[in-house]
Amino acid sequence: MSDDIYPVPETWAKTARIDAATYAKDYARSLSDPTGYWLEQAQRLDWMTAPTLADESDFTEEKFAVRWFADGVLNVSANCLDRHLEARGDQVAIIWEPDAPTASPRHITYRELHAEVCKFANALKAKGVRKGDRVTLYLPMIPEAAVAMLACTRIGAVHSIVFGGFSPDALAGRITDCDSRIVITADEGCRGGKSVALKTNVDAAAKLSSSVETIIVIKATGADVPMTEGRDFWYGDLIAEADADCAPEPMNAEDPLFILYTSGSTGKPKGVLHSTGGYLLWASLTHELVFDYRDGDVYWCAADVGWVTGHTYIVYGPLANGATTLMYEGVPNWPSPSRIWQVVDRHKVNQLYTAPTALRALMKEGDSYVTATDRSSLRLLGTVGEPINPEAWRWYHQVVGEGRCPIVDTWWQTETGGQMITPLPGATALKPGSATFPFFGVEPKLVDAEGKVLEGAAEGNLVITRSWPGQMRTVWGDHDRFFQTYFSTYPGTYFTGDGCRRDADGYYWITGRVDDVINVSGHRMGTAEVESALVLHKTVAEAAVVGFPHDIKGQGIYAYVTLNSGETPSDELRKSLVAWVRQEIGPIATPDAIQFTPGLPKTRSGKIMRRILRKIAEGDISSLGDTSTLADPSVVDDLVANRVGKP
Ligand code: 6R9
Repeated sequence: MSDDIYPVPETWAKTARIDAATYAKDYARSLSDPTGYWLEQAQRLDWMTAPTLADESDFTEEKFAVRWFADGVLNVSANCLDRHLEARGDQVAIIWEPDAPTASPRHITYRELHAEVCKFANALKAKGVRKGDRVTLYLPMIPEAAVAMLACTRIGAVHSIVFGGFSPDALAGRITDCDSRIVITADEGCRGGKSVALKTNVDAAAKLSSSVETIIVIKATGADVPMTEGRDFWYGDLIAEADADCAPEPMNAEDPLFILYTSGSTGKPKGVLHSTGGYLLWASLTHELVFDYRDGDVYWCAADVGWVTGHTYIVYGPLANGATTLMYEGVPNWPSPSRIWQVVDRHKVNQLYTAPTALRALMKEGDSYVTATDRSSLRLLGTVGEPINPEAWRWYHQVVGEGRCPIVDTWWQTETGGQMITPLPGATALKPGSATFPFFGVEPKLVDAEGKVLEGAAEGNLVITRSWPGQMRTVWGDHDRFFQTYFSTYPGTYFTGDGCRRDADGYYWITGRVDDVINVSGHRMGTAEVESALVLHKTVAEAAVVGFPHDIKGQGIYAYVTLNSGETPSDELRKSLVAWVRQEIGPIATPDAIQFTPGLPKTRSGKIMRRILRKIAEGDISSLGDTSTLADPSVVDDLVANRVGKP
């Protein structure tokens, strides 16, 4: 941790939308007069019926509800498209940068995007999609992903995007959970020069999930893919026949907008449900203020639309604000570690938002790949997804931003819809590694294990004590799980699952997950999910998975595996287990280390002592703590002796 301070640069302080004094005043008001404050903010959206109600949420078990602007009516696609046509119809909405630097970028104006969205919305209607229906999207990073999202919102369908790196099994589980009858995909994806067999994966998933009736396929690479008569349709054919006139469906602010599956500490991934009004307001307001987005800027969020960051900060926030948003198909370091900076130069990017894991990987390659590029267009830099180590922060600030660009280290979650604890570039003096202060309307507190609120400088568990517009509304199909997961641990508050320190200046420092969720390259992974995949293998009796510190990925995956009797550990088997997990979940769940063990450290009541497993995976064997409560303490000696060297 570091405590050096980077004050707001003078030029920023002078031209700031929100300076330090305004932040203090508006933040106080957002808490003392939430109704007044939020009804005023809500005016930034285009309502068919303006809301007169703001927050009606209640975190207690008796009156549990999360509800905002409940008498307002609006349409998300109309907010992201129609209302911009008059003033900026010919402005570029989406710049698309393809995977290969030799291929040509695309520039899509608001008018063009509007027409394509209306056509596709009509095509979806013609395929029987109605308001409230769930539509699964399994797509590469191409503009049609944004078209498909917006087309769903235009007719009130609920999209569920599944990241293109997930396996057919994982995809099928998500299709089945929300009972989607329609899947939108592409022939293939293309990332880092490698193709991803998306349509083939959807075909496999459709065999596992009986609900799929229709598959719409976008021609992205032109690969030859099998099409099933009567079930599969080319996107291009549907668009060619469709009418470009499609009235936006009036939606209640509380109507569902999208589902996004995310990992928790237990069970299968949860379908996080966001609703229309509050989410869009949160996306739009945070996008403008946190990135200081101004008319004419070119803004780039280098996430994938398969994650929440892509939803909120590639598509909904920027388009609601009439911004030019850059969408990049590829990866930051292909074909060379200069690629990300070359894209910045090619499109004169003003704001860049990426993940610490990407920065660490690029930093390792040396400064020359950065300094060979210009980057003078950059005005602001952002990070998200995991804690950023001060070393990577300083590199980003000094080498990438040449000391000129504020860094917004934004803490938030799939569940929160948008940024929650974050600097505002014209208001906040920065400390490398700290997400700094809460956004308007966000009231964070730190509690100890018993739920006692900690005041002043302290370290504890991070809770949010009142609702905010972008908060998730439920877990799809399981409202009780929503309450149990987030509101039962510390009654009356939303529990984030993160640990956090607040320093003497009131800065918040997120320390990482305190539950069994690990964060691999900024992607959330439930240890339970990897364990379930492992025990499905015919040789495995039992498995326990923990995270360990990893230089580039933030955390790596370390799996302890007990084999069925009669099975013999071998390197061969280790490799097949790794391949098995990749096939079951996807490459992001690839274990970095697998240790075979005759037994796991368990208490007499049979509970696995993960604390010990974490220490061993970290290589911190000098402080294993008290092992006397274990049913068989000798298990630990074997675990230590056979630790996978340097995972
Ligand atoms: C947006 C997103 C959420 C978890 C969250 C926390 C970690 C995200 C962070 C951060 C430290 C930051 N996290 N941003 N930790 N500093 N700036 O990443 O959503 O995929 O749901 O992950 O990521 O642990 O709880 P999601």
